[in-house]
Amino acid sequence: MLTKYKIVFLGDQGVGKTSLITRFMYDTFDSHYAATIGIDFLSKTMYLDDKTIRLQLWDTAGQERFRSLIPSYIRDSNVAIVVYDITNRDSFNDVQKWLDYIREERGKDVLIILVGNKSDLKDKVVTSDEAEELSKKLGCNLFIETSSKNGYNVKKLFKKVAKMLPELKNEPTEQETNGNNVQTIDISTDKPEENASSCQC
Ligand SMILES: Nc1nc2c(ncn2[C@@H]2O[C@H](COP(=O)(O)OP(=O)(O)O)[C@@H](O)[C@H]2O)c(=O)[nH]1
Ligand SMILES: [Mg+2]
Repeated sequence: MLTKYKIVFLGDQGVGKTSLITRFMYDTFDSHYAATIGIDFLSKTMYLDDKTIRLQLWDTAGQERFRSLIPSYIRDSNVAIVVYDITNRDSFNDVQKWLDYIREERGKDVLIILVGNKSDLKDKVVTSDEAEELSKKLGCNLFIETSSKNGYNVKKLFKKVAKMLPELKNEPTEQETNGNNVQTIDISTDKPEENASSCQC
């Protein structure tokens, strides 16, 4: 038996959502191909204390630019990871907007994590203090800075998320597992219609 959790990644295009997922799943970083990955979700099974949990990591293939596609993407999510780029003030200013979308769709039934990515870069313009402050103001469950490029804090982020899952108001029901893979990759076949017709231009 294992419990499955849907984790969605939100944030402006280019902040490093796909790269974070790729770093966590495969421990790799590729500055050229990340943006073109068009997956629905990848699954990773984690063993935590005496519990087996499966994290379903939902990525977008550029749909974050289309407001109308966001609600279906967020639907049924247990965790929303909102990412901004620490060298890009606009991406930080948009955090509030992403939070509004999440609250609109999920209310309080979701854990919200604020991630400041690209911590390896020297030209940081968003300070940790102001991000911490915004995180508290918006009621996020956690704020953390990461680098998908050098891996800084990426494992820590997902470990922390996994530990926080029992805090969820409506925990998902336990579901059968179809094996004991430590890591599995699921390519969803039941794409929401809207996503299927989105372009990657
Ligand atoms: N220096 C640095 N570049 C990153 C990092 N994460 C992502 N990038 C780069 O930022 C660009 C956008 O990343 P991507 O994962 O496609 O962003 P997404 O649009 O949010 O999915 C790519 O060129 C990545 O190589 C990071 O932690 N550090
Ligand atoms: Mg992406």
